[in-house]
Amino acid sequence: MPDTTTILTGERMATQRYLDEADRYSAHNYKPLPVVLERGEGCWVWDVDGRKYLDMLAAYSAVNQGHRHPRIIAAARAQMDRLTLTSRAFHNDRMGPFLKRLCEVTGFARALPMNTGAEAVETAIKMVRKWGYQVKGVPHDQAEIIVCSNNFHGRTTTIVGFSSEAQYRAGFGPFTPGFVTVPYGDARAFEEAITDRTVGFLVEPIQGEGGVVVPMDGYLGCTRELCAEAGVAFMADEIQTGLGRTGRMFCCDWEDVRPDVLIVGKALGGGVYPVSAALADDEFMEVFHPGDHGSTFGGNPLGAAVGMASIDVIVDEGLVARSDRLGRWFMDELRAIESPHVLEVRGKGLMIGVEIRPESGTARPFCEALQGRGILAKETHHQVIRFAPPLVIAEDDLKWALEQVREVLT
Ligand code: IF1
Repeated sequence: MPDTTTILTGERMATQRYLDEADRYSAHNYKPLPVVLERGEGCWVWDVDGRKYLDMLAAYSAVNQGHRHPRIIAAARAQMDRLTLTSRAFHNDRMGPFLKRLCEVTGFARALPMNTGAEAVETAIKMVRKWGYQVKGVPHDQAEIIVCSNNFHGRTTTIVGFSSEAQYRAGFGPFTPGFVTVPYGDARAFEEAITDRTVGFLVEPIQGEGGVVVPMDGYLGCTRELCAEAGVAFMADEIQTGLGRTGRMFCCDWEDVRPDVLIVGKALGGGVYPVSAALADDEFMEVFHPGDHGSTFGGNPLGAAVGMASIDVIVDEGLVARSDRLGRWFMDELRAIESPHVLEVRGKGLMIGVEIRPESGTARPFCEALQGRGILAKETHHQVIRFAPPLVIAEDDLKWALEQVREVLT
């Protein structure tokens, strides 16, 4: 990464000016890499000093289709010339077709459209709690939802209340009761945590923020079976792992697991607009009656038009198979690198984590070195470099990226 002198000698004066302005006027709730982006196309982004970077983060898997995919931009532009927001006080002509498409591609009867991932997770929590009381017969206000340690499901106070990351909780209490934490990947511990008040099991099929943690084969299938036996809703948070990221349309597909509740977001908005949803069959979804739940923007026509195009691009361009093929190749090549710093390479499809040995320090310097070589990647939980490029990445670009990573790791 260029040193401060370089930055101040004008070579990156524009960057520094933006960094200073953001530092002055923004809350300090992030520590971004010191790069200021102004343009994006496909897998490439450009900073304000004209530098070009390969985006290997894809906004945490919200840009699976690549930056500004022409079909998605065209759909957004066309809808902007018609109607963008009605609220759900009225119908619009885009929500129905979008939700039909979403139900077709996920195999569920109904979808409740929201905007951010956290909102879709909260929707799922409310859905299975109400199902617990009305259908399962759990006593009033005694519903329990089992979650996994090292989870990430969003930043609302209810959601951080069941986070195991101290920093995500510090200073934000008191928290919402009714959540039980079990170790991720341990089906026995899950089974032992089930009580007759358990209404749901909220799980990421691969833990993203947790450091790209892949549970052993059979974990999803086993816990899904235990849920069916105990009358507990299996709630899959596929906000990050969904829509082709792991080499299957949904990560649960790797074990042929069909959740009771599917939560999607990020790439559903094609990197253009926040679109998320919770999906389920009638047994769960029909607990919602008019006025029970909602959101100003949920189901808006612009998001619906963008969501429809986002799904179409993934399906029509074969991005799921591409993710599987390119991901396998990239992971094999990463594993073949003889590096004293790498503890483990793990992931599925183009959701990959490279864990750095503690004795080599943290992942941050490696990400900064990659930035200096024109690659944007972000560390997670200090030790893991996360590689999650847009699924449209060209093979030549991935080969080039591999060479840069090889140099940095060796
Ligand atoms: C941040 C993490 C990733 C998610 C899963 C729900 C949500 C997310 C599996 C909530 C969101 C984002 C949030 C963003 C950074 C990023 C992230 F590092 F925070 F954890 F991807 F790993 N379920 N993840 O990954 O969706 O409300 O944000 O739309 O908060 O820093 P959201």
